Amino acid sequence: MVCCFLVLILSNITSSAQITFRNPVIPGFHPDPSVCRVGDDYYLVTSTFEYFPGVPVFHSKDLVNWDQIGHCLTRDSQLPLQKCRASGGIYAPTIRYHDGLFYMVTTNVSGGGNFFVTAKNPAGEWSEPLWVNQGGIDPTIFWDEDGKVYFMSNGHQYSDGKYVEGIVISEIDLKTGKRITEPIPVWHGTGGRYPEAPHIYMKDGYYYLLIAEGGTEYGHGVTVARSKSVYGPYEAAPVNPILTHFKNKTQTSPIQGTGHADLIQAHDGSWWAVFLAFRPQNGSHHLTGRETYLAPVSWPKDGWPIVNNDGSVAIEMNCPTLPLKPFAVKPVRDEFSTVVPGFEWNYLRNPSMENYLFDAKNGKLILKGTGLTLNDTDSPTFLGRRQEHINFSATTSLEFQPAKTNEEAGITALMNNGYHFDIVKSKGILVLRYQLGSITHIAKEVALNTDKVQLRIEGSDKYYTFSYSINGLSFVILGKADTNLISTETAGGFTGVYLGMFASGNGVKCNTPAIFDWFEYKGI
Ligand code: 6LW
Repeated sequence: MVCCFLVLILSNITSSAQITFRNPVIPGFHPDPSVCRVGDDYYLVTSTFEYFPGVPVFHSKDLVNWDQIGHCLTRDSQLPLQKCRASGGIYAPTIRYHDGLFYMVTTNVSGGGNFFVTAKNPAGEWSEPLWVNQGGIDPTIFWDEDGKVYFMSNGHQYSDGKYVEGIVISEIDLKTGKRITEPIPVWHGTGGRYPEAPHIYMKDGYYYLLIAEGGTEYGHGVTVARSKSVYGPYEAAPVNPILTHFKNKTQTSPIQGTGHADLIQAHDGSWWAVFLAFRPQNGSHHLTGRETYLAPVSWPKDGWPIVNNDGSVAIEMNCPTLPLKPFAVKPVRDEFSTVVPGFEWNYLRNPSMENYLFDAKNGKLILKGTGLTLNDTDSPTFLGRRQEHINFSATTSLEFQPAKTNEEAGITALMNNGYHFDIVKSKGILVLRYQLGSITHIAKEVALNTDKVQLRIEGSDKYYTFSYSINGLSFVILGKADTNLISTETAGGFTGVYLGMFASGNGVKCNTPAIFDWFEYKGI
């Protein structure tokens, strides 16, 4: 009998502690998530700053498994990023679906301000931008029951120069993008710094206004208020913040900076929050950017939304989910056998496509260096993908033997144009070079006269390790560098580390093509 009870208790413990999904649901630099639903299909977008194409679109059937299906901003006319500073460009987007059309609203802080694009198919093509004459960042749109459409952002400067802070709202005409009313402030949040990231939802006769406060660092959080009128006054929830890790009980959590959320009611009636957070490593540093997380929300009738019971989340979640529908696992090695790169690959700012040849027939990516380097606030020849894991290995096979010493090609771990670690192949030499703000440091040089070499960057909590191989079997370590040297806390900004291939003539156009045979990324 006792034994039976024990089995029963133990099996209950095991089932209640069962891991149902893991956070982050979209790892690597994927901040400011916004989500919408069409039937039982979910679509999610994130910010992209100086990277091209802009604003990835992910699809899911269960909110846990996400598959990228395209980008919203694929043309220079939609995404002018020429010479935009690191972490300029595209800030937080919102995605919504209304009457057969998808809307993606965002800000290009480096030119043009707030705008939206539309598409019948979220995989693309998306329309040209319609610019909205309203200031601030983090725009969102909301369709009221009476057919009026509202545009919200944080802050606005009126034509007389007066600036209003906090969350502002105006009515707009979606056909033209023109505002019908002047933006007016509706809520300043509960007193945290940087009230931003507004989203509005109608439930039980209330307008619920969800925002982020505290800034996108360790003090980040999500607060909510409600009103019977879209213009307010908004009454703050007594339980604010409804999501944050700035409290004592979460100070040692592997997840920090939880904030900037969007809520969604699933097709089974359950509520969920998607939001950003980061995973510190090597002390209080983070390298993989702000990532996309998921948590269940309980939202009783006439009550306030409660995120995951107590406003905190875990890497291993054990709440019930929608029926899980995972996607096929992608191969770790890209053989460059397609004429266009996979959606995971990005350029810096607006690329000159004559410098990139996708030789699908021979399975090669051929890069032509220009005078630009990775240090320029411009578009050097570079193709990279996000670091998604704290522990990873990225390897590429490069064929390059330039006649001139200024010509180089290689692999990089790049936080931004001021902070990156590079393994560089040049004339007869292999160099391990660190760019740390204004300091360029040559950590190692070895003579290398072969045309072909494999280059590898491995990541761990504390170190990046750099190595090369001539035969592809044994790797020789060139050096090790502390991860914190290029972390977000050191380099600043809103992005995360990219692992990429590059070529440069250091001030002069390159004559020698850099031929990359494959690129392999393995998360551990
Ligand atoms: C974004 C703001 C924020 O516009 O960071 O975390 C800014 N929240 O809402 C850039 O991602």
